Amino acid sequence: MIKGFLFDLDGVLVDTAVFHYQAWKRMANDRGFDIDEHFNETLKGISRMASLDAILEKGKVVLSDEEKVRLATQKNAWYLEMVQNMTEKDVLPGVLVFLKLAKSMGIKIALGSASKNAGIILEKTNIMHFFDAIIDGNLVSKSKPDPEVFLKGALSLGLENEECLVFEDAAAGIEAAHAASMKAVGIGNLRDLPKADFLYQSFEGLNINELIL
Ligand code: B16
Ligand code: MG
Repeated sequence: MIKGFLFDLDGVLVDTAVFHYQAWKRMANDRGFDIDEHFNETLKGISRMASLDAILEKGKVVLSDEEKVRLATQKNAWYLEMVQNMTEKDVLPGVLVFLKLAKSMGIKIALGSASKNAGIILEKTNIMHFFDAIIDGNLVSKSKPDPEVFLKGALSLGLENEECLVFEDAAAGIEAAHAASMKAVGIGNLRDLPKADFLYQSFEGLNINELIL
């Protein structure tokens, strides 16, 4: 029986995945190469510095640690410029109804995100109040597919790992859920998330009773 939901943030509750993509693409273009949407799929759910390393490797660019920190800081500033304008309207379709329903059914709710910007996004979009616990990139040291973020989520909710269900848009996140002995609901398509236990295009039409049995 499922007693807790662990939500990824970017690409699941809000569409910030596209902001990450635009900011990384701008950084790559500045350095004379490009990244496409297909490559961007491999960045979803992984940390800022791990994303940067993957992008630089793709562009065959070798930089000092100092220069890498400078680029990651610049990317984050571009990303935050886009986040500043977010409102409740940027919460993805069906999410608010689903969060309210889960709350009314007594299901505990935690965030399990790799993002260090999770707090500001939850505030801007006015969904912070739904969460009983928030585990974000400031509290974890190992990036998805490591299960750390979800193990800490279950612990914060006072639940067994098997009592938690993960919602994810990234293959690395589905893998992290399974490594934590949790089932995962994929939000996306079969091509990107072949290992999801349940798969939905969005929260619209998602059947909560099917998920918690
Ligand atoms: P930040 P999630 C992840 O968030 C994103 O999917 C990933 O693209 C990003 O690199 C990572 O957060 C770190 O984000 O630069 O804001 O700390 O999907 O785990 O909610
Ligand atoms: Mg995500």
